[in-house]
Amino acid sequence: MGLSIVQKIIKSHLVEGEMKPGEAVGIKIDQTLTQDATGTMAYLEFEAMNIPEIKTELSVSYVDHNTSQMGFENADDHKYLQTIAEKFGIRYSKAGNGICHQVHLERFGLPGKTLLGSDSHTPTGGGIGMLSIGAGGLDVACAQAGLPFYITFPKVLKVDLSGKLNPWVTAKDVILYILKLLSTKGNVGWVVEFGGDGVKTLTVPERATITNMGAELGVTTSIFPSDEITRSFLKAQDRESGWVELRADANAEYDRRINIDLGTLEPRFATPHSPGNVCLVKELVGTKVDQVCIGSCTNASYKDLMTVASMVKGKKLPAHVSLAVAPGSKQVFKMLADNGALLALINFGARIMESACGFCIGNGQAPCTDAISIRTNNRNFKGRSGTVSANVYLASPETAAACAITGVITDPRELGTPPEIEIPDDFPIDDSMVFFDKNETVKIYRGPNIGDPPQSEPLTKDLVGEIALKVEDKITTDHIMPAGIRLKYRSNIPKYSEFVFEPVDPTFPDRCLKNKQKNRSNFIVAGLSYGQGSSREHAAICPAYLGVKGIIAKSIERIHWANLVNFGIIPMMFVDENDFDKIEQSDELSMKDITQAVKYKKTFVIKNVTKNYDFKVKLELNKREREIILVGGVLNYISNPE
Ligand code: MIC
Ligand code: SF4
Repeated sequence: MGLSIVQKIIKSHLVEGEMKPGEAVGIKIDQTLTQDATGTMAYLEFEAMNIPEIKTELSVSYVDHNTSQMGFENADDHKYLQTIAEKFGIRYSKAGNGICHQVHLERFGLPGKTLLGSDSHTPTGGGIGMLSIGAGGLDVACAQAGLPFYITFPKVLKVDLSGKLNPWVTAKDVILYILKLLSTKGNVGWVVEFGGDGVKTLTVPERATITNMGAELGVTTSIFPSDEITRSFLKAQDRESGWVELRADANAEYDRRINIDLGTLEPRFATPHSPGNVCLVKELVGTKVDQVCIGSCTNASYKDLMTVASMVKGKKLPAHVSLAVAPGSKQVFKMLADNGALLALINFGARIMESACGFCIGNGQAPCTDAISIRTNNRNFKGRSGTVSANVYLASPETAAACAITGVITDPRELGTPPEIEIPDDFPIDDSMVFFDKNETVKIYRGPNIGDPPQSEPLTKDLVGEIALKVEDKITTDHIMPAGIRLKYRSNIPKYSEFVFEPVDPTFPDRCLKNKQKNRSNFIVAGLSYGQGSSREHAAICPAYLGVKGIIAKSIERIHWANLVNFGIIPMMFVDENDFDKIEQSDELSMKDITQAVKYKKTFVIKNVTKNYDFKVKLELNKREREIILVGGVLNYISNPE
């Protein structure tokens, strides 16, 4: 049987396990990336492993998320990251150099290699034919230490693209269409592989927009072939020597296939408050718009921003609209500055932001109360913009610019012929904001905000405690561990823990701590797709700090599941989903001999003491995960495997 692209890369990196769907496989990781908001913890964890230097081919530490520096905390974290990078031989991409995924695609990503990143949008690298996977910081720290990364051998969905996008229809509209088809839940354990004739009509940045937002499907990653277009992209970045061709065998077999004729697609929105709520732009035309934000790792490439600049040139932003534009990388920023496009944006009335995540993670540009905000980001979870009552619509830069020009929701197809953007053969290369100075004797800088890596205890024989919180479907990591103004506490677990579930129930941390002080465990009950969204392991570390010992859900998303295990929290799933309705917040639960169950059993009976009935949960854990939970998390496991 022939192999798909995904299978080829896994095969060439396989260290452990069998290549069979559902089996756990360990793969060698060639490259890693971290960003500052997950990076400080990842490096504290790496330090705790006592490994003298990184074992990967290349590791980059980016500073792009938390750059607002409101208070000393961010700047201190950046200094810590810079000194750590020097000590261990990691490249350090300074604040201002750009968003990790965009810079990595431009400057470091390579087809056929594996990349593990402590950010859920790491699959952006799939646009260049790289097997790029998002994970928690601790998994990235392990990869840096030369340990394999474990995934469930994925099922592969082949998306056959045919035809060509019509004018004004973009890569963003492709992924929004796929999100409409597949939704944001139920895709755990899958990889999306693109193929077909339509692939050659898409540039690398367009492919990267699609694989980037594939993260919203909840799949392990998404990937495109590496072809002549990939080669030209690398050549333009003066990196052609790293190009290899990568395509699926003609007789490769897939677990599922879908066909998309690019020529049939139309401009789309993801409407509030999920990337999976997708409708056509034309259904909403005329609605007044308060804010437009163009940027993020999904849509801030040279072509994206040149298109916007050409569309707005010579026009004036309506008085009631605020427009923010953030270039994805310093390279893009410089090109816009050099060719006058920046001036067109400034003259139009755009507010030019630094080249960073910024508004995408709720770090500034919170819209006004009840605002309609059109953004080119990938996530529009309630409150993520910083304004709980705001309605955020995700769209292409073309649609966003059309809305900014008219001040109301506008289908860009109403604006005549789209601008033709010429892509230069050579991009200006300037890596002067990426430092690579290994110095083992450097003194690591630790500001007062930097705490210790998390510590956890082995699992105890019995657990007794209460349901500290019951939540419904699609709880995201932004609900569990908010970013925005709380981001600066990422390296201070006790402080950050004060904000666990802040948007859902701000009394949660206090209640948990009270139970913990009485030696009682806390449990969370959740519906479908618990832990959607980001890779932030704080959504596991902080609950663990508050004494959360188990999550009982209808289903749990991949990265969050791994993070729970990494920090010793037991992920459990209802055998009978009707039990979700019976159980209530504050119910007391008793889990007798839970250690035995975690060791060997696939199901386990929990007693609801308050309501006096038993219910069954599944323990869908592999051997390694069982061992990790028993010893209280990966850090204990590495230093003392069972
Ligand atoms: C996101 O887009 O949600 C983030 C912020 O980039 C996160 C990482 C984090 O929380 O630091 C992600 O996607 O993993
Ligand atoms: Fe940054 Fe937003 Fe991309 Fe996350 S999704 S990496 S916050 S730009």
